[in-house]
Amino acid sequence: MKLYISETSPYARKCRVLLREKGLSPRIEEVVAHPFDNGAELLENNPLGKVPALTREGATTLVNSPLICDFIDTQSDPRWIPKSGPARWRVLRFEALADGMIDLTVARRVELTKPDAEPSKFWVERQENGVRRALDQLESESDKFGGAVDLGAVAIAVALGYLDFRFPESDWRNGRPGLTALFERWSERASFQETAPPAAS
Ligand SMILES: N[C@@H](CCC(=O)N[C@@H](CS)C(=O)NCC(=O)O)C(=O)O
Repeated sequence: MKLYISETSPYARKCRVLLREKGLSPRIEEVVAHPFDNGAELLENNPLGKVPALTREGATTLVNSPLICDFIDTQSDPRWIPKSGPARWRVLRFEALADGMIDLTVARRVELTKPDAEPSKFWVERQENGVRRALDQLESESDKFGGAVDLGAVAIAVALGYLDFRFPESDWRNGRPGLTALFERWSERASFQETAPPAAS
């Protein structure tokens, strides 16, 4: 199996952390494919031209990081996405909130760096407000994922790492001790350290 990634993609990082945590790295080769190069191999596997994408022997390629993580999770125990019950929806909800923060952060960066026009104040403010509200919501629930080792906690840690990477001036730690503690805990894990985005990207 091959996982197409870029080293700066937070969506790919979520999958890469999960792979390492579940001991599946030897079975899945990571292939660096910069989506904006429009490389033939990536486009053949993902018509959307995005990373991550996961090829499987004798089966279709999977795209979209929640789907890829779901598949990876089925490949070994213990499960990082509970199979049923309230715990399942808690973990998937935290993943969805974290992915939503990543979506807004990626969109804000695109807006602020587009070469052909001034950034839209309306969109940048909307993106910043969405991230701020999501951070506050997660902080208020940090007792539910604080010590957890599951996909929801991974996704939140990855989203926070992406804020640090793209907007180092972001003050997300201020007044949010629960999220700060979560991030510090994940920063100590090899899976998180090995997948950190390269310094100058
Ligand atoms: N919802 C997708 C988002 C994937 C995505 O947008 N990846 C970015 C890299 S961070 C990408 O490939 N962008 C290229 C493009 O938008 O054309 C997921 O969770 O995998």
